[in-house]
Amino acid sequence: MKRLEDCLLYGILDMGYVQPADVARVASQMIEGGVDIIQLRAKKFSTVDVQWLAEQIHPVTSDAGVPFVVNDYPDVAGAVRAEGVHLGQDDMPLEKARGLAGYRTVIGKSTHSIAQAMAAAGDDTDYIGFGPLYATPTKPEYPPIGIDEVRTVHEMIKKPIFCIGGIKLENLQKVLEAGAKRVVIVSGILQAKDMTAYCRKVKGMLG
Ligand code: 3NM
Repeated sequence: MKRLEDCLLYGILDMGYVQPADVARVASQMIEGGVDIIQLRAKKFSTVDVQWLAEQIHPVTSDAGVPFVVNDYPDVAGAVRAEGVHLGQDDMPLEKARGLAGYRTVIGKSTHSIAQAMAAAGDDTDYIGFGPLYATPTKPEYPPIGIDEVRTVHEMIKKPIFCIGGIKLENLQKVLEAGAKRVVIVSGILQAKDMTAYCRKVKGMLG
Protein backbone atom coordinates (compact mmCIF):
# COMPACT_ATOMS: atom_id res chain seq x y z
CA MET A 1 0.00 0.00 0.00
CA LYS A 2 1.30 3.41 -1.00
CA ARG A 3 2.44 5.55 1.94
CA LEU A 4 0.69 8.85 2.49
CA GLU A 5 4.00 10.74 2.22
CA ASP A 6 4.38 9.38 -1.30
CA CYS A 7 0.92 10.54 -2.41
CA LEU A 8 0.96 13.67 -4.58
CA LEU A 9 -2.26 13.48 -6.61
CA TYR A 10 -5.47 12.95 -4.65
CA GLY A 11 -8.60 12.06 -6.61
CA ILE A 12 -12.14 12.18 -5.29
CA LEU A 13 -15.04 10.11 -6.52
CA ASP A 14 -17.59 12.85 -5.88
CA MET A 15 -21.07 11.47 -6.42
CA GLY A 16 -22.20 14.84 -7.73
CA TYR A 17 -20.24 13.94 -10.89
CA VAL A 18 -20.20 10.12 -11.01
CA GLN A 19 -23.05 7.65 -11.48
CA PRO A 20 -23.16 4.97 -8.77
CA ALA A 21 -22.78 2.17 -11.31
CA ASP A 22 -19.59 3.78 -12.65
CA VAL A 23 -17.53 4.16 -9.48
CA ALA A 24 -15.28 1.13 -9.97
CA ARG A 25 -14.60 2.00 -13.62
CA VAL A 26 -13.82 5.64 -12.82
CA ALA A 27 -11.56 4.59 -9.94
CA SER A 28 -9.57 2.31 -12.20
CA GLN A 29 -9.22 5.00 -14.88
CA MET A 30 -7.91 7.42 -12.26
CA ILE A 31 -5.47 4.84 -10.97
CA GLU A 32 -4.25 4.09 -14.48
CA GLY A 33 -3.53 7.80 -14.85
CA GLY A 34 -1.44 7.79 -11.67
CA VAL A 35 -3.80 9.04 -8.96
CA ASP A 36 -2.10 8.14 -5.67
CA ILE A 37 -5.02 8.19 -3.24
CA ILE A 38 -8.79 8.07 -3.79
CA GLN A 39 -11.65 9.37 -1.67
CA LEU A 40 -15.35 8.55 -1.89
CA ARG A 41 -17.44 11.69 -1.32
CA ALA A 42 -21.16 10.88 -1.35
CA LYS A 43 -22.78 13.81 0.41
CA LYS A 44 -26.48 13.05 0.16
CA PHE A 45 -26.34 9.28 0.23
CA SER A 46 -27.58 6.95 2.97
CA THR A 47 -25.08 4.95 5.00
CA VAL A 48 -26.21 1.76 3.27
CA ASP A 49 -25.57 3.28 -0.15
CA VAL A 50 -22.21 4.74 0.87
CA GLN A 51 -21.22 1.29 2.06
CA TRP A 52 -22.32 -0.25 -1.24
CA LEU A 53 -20.27 2.32 -3.18
CA ALA A 54 -17.27 1.74 -0.92
CA GLU A 55 -17.56 -2.01 -1.53
CA GLN A 56 -17.39 -1.41 -5.29
CA ILE A 57 -14.35 0.85 -5.05
CA HIS A 58 -12.18 -0.74 -2.38
CA PRO A 59 -11.22 -3.94 -4.26
CA VAL A 60 -10.04 -1.79 -7.19
CA THR A 61 -7.91 0.51 -5.04
CA SER A 62 -6.59 -2.39 -2.93
CA ASP A 63 -5.38 -4.27 -6.01
CA ALA A 64 -3.46 -1.18 -7.09
CA GLY A 65 -2.02 -0.42 -3.64
CA VAL A 66 -3.83 2.92 -3.64
CA PRO A 67 -5.16 4.09 -0.25
CA PHE A 68 -8.95 4.49 -0.13
CA VAL A 69 -10.50 7.21 2.03
CA VAL A 70 -14.16 7.56 2.95
CA ASN A 71 -15.49 11.09 3.46
CA ASP A 72 -17.65 11.53 6.58
CA TYR A 73 -18.62 7.91 7.31
CA PRO A 74 -16.03 6.41 9.67
CA ASP A 75 -18.32 3.45 10.39
CA VAL A 76 -18.38 2.61 6.68
CA ALA A 77 -14.61 3.06 6.50
CA GLY A 78 -14.29 0.57 9.36
CA ALA A 79 -16.75 -1.88 7.82
CA VAL A 80 -14.95 -2.03 4.45
CA ARG A 81 -11.49 -1.70 6.07
CA ALA A 82 -10.76 1.46 4.08
CA GLU A 83 -7.34 2.96 4.66
CA GLY A 84 -8.68 6.36 5.63
CA VAL A 85 -11.43 8.71 6.74
CA HIS A 86 -11.80 12.36 5.80
CA LEU A 87 -13.51 14.84 8.11
CA GLY A 88 -14.72 18.41 7.62
CA GLN A 89 -14.64 21.23 10.16
CA ASP A 90 -18.17 20.50 11.35
CA ASP A 91 -17.88 16.72 11.55
CA MET A 92 -17.50 14.55 14.62
CA PRO A 93 -14.40 14.77 16.82
CA LEU A 94 -11.36 13.00 15.47
CA GLU A 95 -11.06 10.55 18.35
CA LYS A 96 -14.64 9.42 17.79
CA ALA A 97 -14.00 8.91 14.07
CA ARG A 98 -10.85 6.95 14.82
CA GLY A 99 -12.77 4.80 17.26
CA LEU A 100 -15.47 4.02 14.70
CA ALA A 101 -13.08 3.48 11.79
CA GLY A 102 -10.42 1.54 13.67
CA TYR A 103 -7.14 2.80 15.02
CA ARG A 104 -5.11 1.83 11.94
CA THR A 105 -7.05 4.30 9.81
CA VAL A 106 -5.50 7.43 8.32
CA ILE A 107 -7.44 10.60 9.15
CA GLY A 108 -7.52 13.71 7.03
CA LYS A 109 -9.22 17.00 7.77
CA SER A 110 -10.43 19.86 5.59
CA THR A 111 -9.14 23.27 6.62
CA HIS A 112 -9.99 26.66 5.17
CA SER A 113 -7.48 29.01 6.80
CA ILE A 114 -3.99 28.93 8.30
CA ALA A 115 -5.52 28.95 11.79
CA GLN A 116 -7.67 25.91 11.02
CA ALA A 117 -4.72 24.15 9.40
CA MET A 118 -2.55 24.77 12.48
CA ALA A 119 -5.31 23.49 14.76
CA ALA A 120 -5.83 20.37 12.64
CA ALA A 121 -2.07 19.73 12.48
CA GLY A 122 -1.94 19.93 16.28
CA ASP A 123 -4.62 17.24 16.48
CA ASP A 124 -4.11 13.57 15.70
CA THR A 125 -4.56 14.04 11.94
CA ASP A 126 -2.41 12.30 9.33
CA TYR A 127 -2.93 14.86 6.56
CA ILE A 128 -4.64 18.17 5.91
CA GLY A 129 -6.72 19.52 3.05
CA PHE A 130 -6.20 23.27 2.47
CA GLY A 131 -8.63 25.30 0.40
CA PRO A 132 -10.64 26.10 -1.53
CA LEU A 133 -7.85 27.97 -3.31
CA TYR A 134 -10.23 28.98 -6.10
CA ALA A 135 -14.02 29.20 -6.28
CA THR A 136 -15.47 25.82 -7.20
CA PRO A 137 -18.90 24.45 -8.07
CA THR A 138 -17.94 21.25 -6.23
CA LYS A 139 -18.06 23.10 -2.89
CA PRO A 140 -19.89 26.31 -3.77
CA GLU A 141 -20.69 27.57 -0.29
CA TYR A 142 -17.04 28.17 0.64
CA PRO A 143 -15.28 31.46 -0.23
CA PRO A 144 -11.96 30.93 -2.03
CA ILE A 145 -8.84 31.66 0.02
CA GLY A 146 -6.47 32.22 -2.90
CA ILE A 147 -2.88 31.01 -3.24
CA ASP A 148 -1.05 33.63 -1.17
CA GLU A 149 -0.96 31.53 2.02
CA VAL A 150 0.04 28.26 0.38
CA ARG A 151 3.75 28.74 1.01
CA THR A 152 3.24 29.84 4.62
CA VAL A 153 1.05 26.86 5.48
CA HIS A 154 3.72 24.53 4.09
CA GLU A 155 6.41 26.28 6.13
CA MET A 156 4.37 25.99 9.31
CA ILE A 157 3.11 22.42 8.99
CA LYS A 158 5.18 19.34 8.33
CA LYS A 159 2.30 16.87 7.85
CA PRO A 160 1.23 16.23 4.23
CA ILE A 161 -0.91 19.12 2.95
CA PHE A 162 -3.18 18.63 -0.05
CA CYS A 163 -4.24 21.88 -1.72
CA ILE A 164 -7.78 21.78 -3.06
CA GLY A 165 -10.49 23.80 -4.73
CA GLY A 166 -10.75 24.83 -8.35
CA ILE A 167 -7.40 23.31 -9.26
CA LYS A 168 -7.18 22.24 -12.92
CA LEU A 169 -4.44 21.54 -15.43
CA GLU A 170 -4.70 25.18 -16.53
CA ASN A 171 -3.81 26.69 -13.14
CA LEU A 172 -1.72 23.86 -11.67
CA GLN A 173 1.61 25.47 -12.54
CA LYS A 174 0.59 28.62 -10.63
CA VAL A 175 -0.49 26.55 -7.63
CA LEU A 176 2.83 24.69 -7.62
CA GLU A 177 4.78 27.94 -7.98
CA ALA A 178 2.84 29.25 -4.96
CA GLY A 179 4.36 26.40 -2.92
CA ALA A 180 1.92 23.48 -3.22
CA LYS A 181 3.38 19.98 -3.30
CA ARG A 182 0.23 17.85 -3.29
CA VAL A 183 -3.12 18.57 -4.90
CA VAL A 184 -6.69 17.31 -4.93
CA ILE A 185 -8.49 17.65 -8.26
CA VAL A 186 -12.17 16.71 -8.47
CA SER A 187 -14.16 18.21 -11.36
CA GLY A 188 -11.05 18.68 -13.52
CA ILE A 189 -10.56 14.92 -13.56
CA LEU A 190 -14.19 13.79 -13.48
CA GLN A 191 -15.23 16.09 -16.34
CA ALA A 192 -12.23 15.29 -18.54
CA LYS A 193 -12.98 13.48 -21.81
CA ASP A 194 -10.10 11.12 -21.08
CA MET A 195 -9.66 10.91 -17.31
CA THR A 196 -6.58 8.71 -17.51
CA ALA A 197 -4.78 11.09 -19.87
CA TYR A 198 -5.77 14.07 -17.73
CA CYS A 199 -4.40 12.43 -14.57
CA ARG A 200 -1.19 11.49 -16.37
CA LYS A 201 -0.63 15.11 -17.42
CA VAL A 202 -1.22 16.36 -13.88
CA LYS A 203 1.02 13.66 -12.43
CA GLY A 204 3.79 14.64 -14.83
CA MET A 205 3.80 18.12 -13.29
CA LEU A 206 4.01 16.95 -9.66
CA GLY A 207 6.96 15.66 -7.65
N1 3NM B 1 -13.22 20.50 -0.41
P1 3NM B 1 -12.85 20.80 -7.53
S1 3NM B 1 -12.80 22.36 -2.04
C1 3NM B 1 -14.37 18.76 -1.75
O1 3NM B 1 -11.60 23.52 0.43
C2 3NM B 1 -13.73 20.05 -1.61
O2 3NM B 1 -12.09 21.86 1.71
C3 3NM B 1 -12.69 21.70 -0.51
O3 3NM B 1 -13.38 20.22 -6.17
C4 3NM B 1 -12.09 22.42 0.62
O4 3NM B 1 -11.52 20.18 -7.79
C5 3NM B 1 -13.57 20.99 -2.62
O5 3NM B 1 -13.88 20.34 -8.50
C6 3NM B 1 -14.00 20.82 -4.02
O6 3NM B 1 -12.80 22.27 -7.39
C7 3NM B 1 -12.86 20.53 -4.94
